[in-house]
Amino acid sequence: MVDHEAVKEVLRAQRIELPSWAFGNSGTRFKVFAQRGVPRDPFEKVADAAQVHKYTGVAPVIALHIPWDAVEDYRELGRAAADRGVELGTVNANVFQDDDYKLGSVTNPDPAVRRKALDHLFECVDIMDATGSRDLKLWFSDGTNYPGQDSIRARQDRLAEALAAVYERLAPHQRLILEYKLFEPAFYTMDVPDWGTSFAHCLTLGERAKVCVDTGHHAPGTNIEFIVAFLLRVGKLGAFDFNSRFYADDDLIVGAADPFQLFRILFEVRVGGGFDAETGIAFMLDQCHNIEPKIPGQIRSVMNVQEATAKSLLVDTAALEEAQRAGDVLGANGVLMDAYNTDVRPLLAELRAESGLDPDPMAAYARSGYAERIIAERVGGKQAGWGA
Ligand code: RM4
Ligand code: MN
Repeated sequence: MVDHEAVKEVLRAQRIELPSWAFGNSGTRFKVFAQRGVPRDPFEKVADAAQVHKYTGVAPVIALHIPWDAVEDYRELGRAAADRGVELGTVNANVFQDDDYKLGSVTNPDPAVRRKALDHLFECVDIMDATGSRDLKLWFSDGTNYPGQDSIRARQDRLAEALAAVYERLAPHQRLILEYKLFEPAFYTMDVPDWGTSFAHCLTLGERAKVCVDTGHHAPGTNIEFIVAFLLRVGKLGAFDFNSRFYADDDLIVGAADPFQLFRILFEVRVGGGFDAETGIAFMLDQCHNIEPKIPGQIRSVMNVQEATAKSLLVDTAALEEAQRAGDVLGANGVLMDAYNTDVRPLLAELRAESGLDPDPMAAYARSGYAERIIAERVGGKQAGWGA
């Protein structure tokens, strides 16, 4: 039997972190379609993120990306967030958008470029000191396009050296989160292509170095829930970058392409104790809303994560274990599918009503007039974008 009160308690305690860049303009390398009302600075991004929290109640943290979100005074940005009921979260470093990084950042063959990249990473830690952020998330676009272009092995040495220097610089409460990606922008080798590479570096670094699983960064057909189960078991799952993909790193709304996969991932989180706050997993979104409106896109994303979480919590684990022990293949699978096939929307609507929220966040936001207001107010200035 499933304890519905316990399910609700986990759902109430859930915290989903929003990416600041989801609120800015974005697109593909073919075209960025600007949208009206898009934030012109990090303060406006924080304001938009606060709307997502206002209607969902479970998204009180906004992740920054530096230098996209560079401001004069980070404490002031933190206060602006607090005034709106949200807080600043993970600091994402960006060593992939400077001409100097054509052949890599921390793995570049030129020591002067490596130094420049490392200085940026240190600057990000300084920002964390000011914002009170716990996590530094590192994603490196570093890699090569042609066999023989550079030494695969020497690049690993350079990477290890840079990571050690950053790890050393962290305060005891801060963590280094290392993200991996199979390909793109490099097409032959990536220096951190997969979870195994990230995991191995994190193991060498120490306790506070953990892996980030970006759901869009795998080869098609990869069993992501296996990776999640494995990393959780050994205490090395630091964060998710949730999004969904049909083909490559599509950065579409999480749960849009494959809600069943999202459920399977979150079920492994559940059985691995990952919903306990002490486990310290950052449940982040990493998405772009290229053609859909951004704030509703984020609200929908948060709701999709909530729905998959609720279904994962509805799995009758006692019945599952019993079927597993008995070698009842179809029975065990049936228990899992029963939970997945449950319509959890009424449960979530009830939960929201109990917390004083509108049961339908999408409709409540649409009614609020906020979208019309920012379109009217945000005239002039330069809209935020990812600068690609
Ligand atoms: C990368 C990676 C990072 C994100 C950037 C915008 O592909 O997923 O997490 O910060 O994109
Ligand atoms: Mn990511």
